[in-house]
Amino acid sequence: MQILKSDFFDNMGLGDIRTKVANRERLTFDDGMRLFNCPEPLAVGALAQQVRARLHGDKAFYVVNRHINYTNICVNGCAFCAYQREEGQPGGFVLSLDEALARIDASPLPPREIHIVGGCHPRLGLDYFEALLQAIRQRLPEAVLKCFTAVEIAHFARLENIATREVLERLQAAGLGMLPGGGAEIFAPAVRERICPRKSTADQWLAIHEEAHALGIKTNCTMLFGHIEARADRIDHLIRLRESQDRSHGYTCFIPLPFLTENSTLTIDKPLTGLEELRTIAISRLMLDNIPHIKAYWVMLGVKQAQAALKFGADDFDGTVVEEKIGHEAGATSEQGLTRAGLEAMIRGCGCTPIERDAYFNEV
Ligand code: V47
Ligand code: SF4
Repeated sequence: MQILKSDFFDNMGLGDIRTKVANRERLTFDDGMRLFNCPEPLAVGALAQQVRARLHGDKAFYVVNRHINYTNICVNGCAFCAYQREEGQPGGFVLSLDEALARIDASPLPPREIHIVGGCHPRLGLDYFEALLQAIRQRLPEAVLKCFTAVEIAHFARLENIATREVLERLQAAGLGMLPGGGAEIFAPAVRERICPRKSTADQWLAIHEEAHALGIKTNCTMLFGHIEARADRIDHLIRLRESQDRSHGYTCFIPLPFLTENSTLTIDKPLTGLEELRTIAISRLMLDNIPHIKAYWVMLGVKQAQAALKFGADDFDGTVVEEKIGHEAGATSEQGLTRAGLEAMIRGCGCTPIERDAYFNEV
């Protein structure tokens, strides 16, 4: 490809980074900042595509999944979150076990992955979640239950006055297969203090994921960007994830989440551009040399931008989803769910080969 000729990267001041990428050398913090400062986002995207092609060829993955949000009542009050309600506030809900199971039963396709997350409810005890997982496992023994962010795990531990490891062990015994990647937001303490001061700290979030990995529970990881953080905070976040993966080897997929601005109390000066989203996705692919997959989460990105992301280093399109609240409360204009045929058509539409996977990224 013309764009990949070495003088193109030299002209962009990225010749040495191109050589490092070709030699599979680890990029530094300064390399990451230079990728952000490069005037040509296509050069950064082309480098990320080299890594993506090496790892996955032209494959783009998707999963038949089902999201369930069990409550929006939350004690944390994160400034960016449009989804949360205080207890007693209009619009607050808690699903009964029967209501949650009815959603599983009504899934248009038998899901291979069940993604369950919710707010940190002040009184929902661990027995509710154990019963929920056990009942789903009985109905769908093959599906992977990818449930509860590290922030929820920390909250359950506080409510039950037990260690997070015990929470993980009890949920694992009830059927938990994986943790989703939410709650990481941005690790830099000064930003975290402003956008989610009551949430687990970066160190707590990372420790819970590493604890899960030690128990054989794989996890995903995320980064919420495009709010009040600096680009340097994004690089710092990616490096902390990379170091965590070096220690515990359990992260499967990274999900970059652009901040959606509606109905939140967090005001920002400069909304993200589409190109800045793509550049951030590409830099994630380049910095996270030890995390196999980068997800273009179509719910938050929008379907067309998610397609573009498949050309900027991402290799996964997430899945059918069926019902989504967190992004849609914040102004996401994407559909609630997509069909298998729809996902495949979108992936083919950008020249990639659709590959159906399970939650662990085994091809099915
Ligand atoms: O942790 C909340 C983010 C996350 C907003 O692991 C927002 O496979 C943008 O983590 N604008 C939850 N983002 C979603 C999540 C996720 C989604 C899909 C798949 C997986 C996976 C994980 O959503 C939260 C927070 O970072 N979020 N509010 C907002 N206004
Ligand atoms: Fe609660 Fe999660 Fe929303 Fe924060 S992002 S307020 S923890 S539901």
